[in-house]
Amino acid sequence: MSVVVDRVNIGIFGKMNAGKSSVMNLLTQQETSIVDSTPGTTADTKIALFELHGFGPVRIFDTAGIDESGELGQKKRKKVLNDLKECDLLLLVIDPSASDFTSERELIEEAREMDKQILIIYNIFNKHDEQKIELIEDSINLLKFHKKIRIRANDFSFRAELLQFILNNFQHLKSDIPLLPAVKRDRFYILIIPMDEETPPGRFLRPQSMVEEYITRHWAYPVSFRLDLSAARGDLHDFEKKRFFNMLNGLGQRPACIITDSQAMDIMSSWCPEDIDLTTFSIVMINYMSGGKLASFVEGIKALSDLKPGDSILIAEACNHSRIGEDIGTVQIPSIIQKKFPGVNVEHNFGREFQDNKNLTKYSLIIHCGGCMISRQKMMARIRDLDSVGIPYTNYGIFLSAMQGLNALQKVLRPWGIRL
Ligand SMILES: Nc1nc2c(ncn2[C@@H]2O[C@H](COP(=O)(O)OP(=O)(O)OP(=O)(O)O)[C@@H](O)[C@H]2O)c(=O)[nH]1
Ligand code: SF4
Ligand SMILES: [Mg+2]
Repeated sequence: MSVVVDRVNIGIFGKMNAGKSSVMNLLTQQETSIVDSTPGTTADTKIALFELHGFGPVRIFDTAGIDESGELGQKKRKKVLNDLKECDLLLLVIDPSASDFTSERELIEEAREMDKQILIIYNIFNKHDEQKIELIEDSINLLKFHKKIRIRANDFSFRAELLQFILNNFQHLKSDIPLLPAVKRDRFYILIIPMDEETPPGRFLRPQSMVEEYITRHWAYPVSFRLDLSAARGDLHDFEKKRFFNMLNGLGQRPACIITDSQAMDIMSSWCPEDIDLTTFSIVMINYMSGGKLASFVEGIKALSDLKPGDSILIAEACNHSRIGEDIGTVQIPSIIQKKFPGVNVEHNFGREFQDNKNLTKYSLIIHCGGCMISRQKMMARIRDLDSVGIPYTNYGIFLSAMQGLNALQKVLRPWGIRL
């Protein structure tokens, strides 16, 4: 019986003669590919399978240069771009002594379009070429998002450094991120779902149905409670609260956790009993979609304490749903910011890639939605970008909980084992 090994695909890309095959041989520690000064030596992709120490099984693609002209060049280019689709990680080899970097720009754009991880290898043929690197980075704006290393690809003494660089910067896409932390069999989980008049009928929102399915799959009992938010916030507060506690007490067993719509945190932070865990759908989703990086989103909330008038916050929503009434991203969060942080500007980004914003570094904080409508690869790519330029980011659920005070924030993070 053959065993299918789950390998990480690493592709070496770049222009002709940049030193791609030399990088291949450096990694494989043998003459896997032909290295020669003739441009276009690698005519077709060369694949090597092996085990990278400390990393696991990999499949390395040494590709042809994408800048070859003519009909054959076009065929090679097509093949290279096809290989790109298969790769989890792209190593872009750049020879800084070159005079034109259009091909590198195109490769980065193509790869980012596919949410690929990209690492940059500057192959330094001559020491003085290093001076050109700054110019290259000025001309290819997107390079700022990607980690770089400088090596001499034909010098085996750089192998350990290159390996460490890959090891430190590649994120394995974990397939086993639990949606909720430790769901306990035969316990109740309460889903707080405020539906207003504008909530479309016929189905739950994606985070709600995912949580419901996950709890059921784990042999526990999801119980949905439609909270009337305007009643709870208004004159009918006591009536609504009684209705909630009647439901809670009628279960015959204390629920393990309440998962609430973040918008209801003003209510649930005070109603949720001490002995029951509390978290929000938005926190559940961002942890899942980001590959378990909730702690980084929590770290970002600390940026609130440094905010001053004139600073800007970007509210990022990953989809273009119709925004009506008291929409969370366009109405609720901005009005809280206006009240609590006067003079701080709020900008929005819906759907399209906010990382393309040339002024990205002007933001003091990015508040991201749950990201339920994009792929995990895309969400992780967004976070990688923000990490590389060092902009703090947080999430709707974390923000709205923090606005209820430190206790509320600590409570929603407790199920995740995160302490502040
Ligand atoms: N001096 C110096 N020469 C290098 C270095 N890296 C590669 N070379 C030389 O540059 C030439 C091209 O290297 P390759 O590794 O074949 O380049 P490639 O990107 O695979 O080229 P194609 O397959 O033609 O696209 C060879 O003559 C290498 O010996 C380096 O770091 N320093
Ligand atoms: S992607 Fe974001 S804005 Fe769109 S529905 Fe999901 S959480 Fe809401
Ligand atoms: Mg080659």
